[in-house]
Amino acid sequence: MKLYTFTPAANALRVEMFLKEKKIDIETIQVNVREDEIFKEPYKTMNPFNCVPFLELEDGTIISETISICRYLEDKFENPNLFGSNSKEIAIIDMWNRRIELDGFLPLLHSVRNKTSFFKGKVVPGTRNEIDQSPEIVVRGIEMFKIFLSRVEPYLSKNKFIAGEKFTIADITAHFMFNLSKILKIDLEDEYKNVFRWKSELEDRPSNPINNLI
Ligand SMILES: N[C@@H](CCC(=O)N[C@@H](CS)C(=O)NCC(=O)O)C(=O)O
Repeated sequence: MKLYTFTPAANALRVEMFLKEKKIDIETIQVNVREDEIFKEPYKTMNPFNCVPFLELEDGTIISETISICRYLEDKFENPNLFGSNSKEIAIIDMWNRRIELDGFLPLLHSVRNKTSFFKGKVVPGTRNEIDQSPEIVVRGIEMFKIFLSRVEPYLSKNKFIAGEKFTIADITAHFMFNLSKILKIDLEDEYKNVFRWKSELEDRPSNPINNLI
């Protein structure tokens, strides 16, 4: 099994944090997406969606999509459990992971891709094209993120982590959502106190790979 990744990339780091939480060591291959290696062979055939991370199994099967990779690894390496261990837990964790990914992470991802000059010509991940960056999308993404935060704030006054007392895959997704909010310089401390406490706890985890980049 080999993981194709690029250490500075947000989704690659999501898998790295998951691996660290589980204390799994697997062979990794760096694909420099900043230098467009993902559009060259053998990578473009391996993952025609032209993104990292992706996992190659012993039989040559390729699994891309961060959460799908993590689900595969969860099944192979059960402990600690990060996706839930019974029907109710699995559904609750999946519910939160989807909310965070769809209502928080993706709006911010599109804000970042439409704002910073680095992403000019790259507003859709894994593509190169002439689509203009749109300031409206930057503003809308931040507004959507703030609506999401105001909805999760009450849960964090009761729970240590988003799905309850246990750290889960949904917290890993949230950690990278917060990292995008830093790039956009969104201040959370004053308005979303419980969310801010949660964000700080995620940053303090030994598995936080962003600490190692600084
Ligand atoms: N939906 C995919 C998205 C993966 C993705 O966006 N990867 C980025 C790095 S964070 C990438 O490889 N981008 C290459 C590019 O845009 O050139 C997932 O969840 O894994």
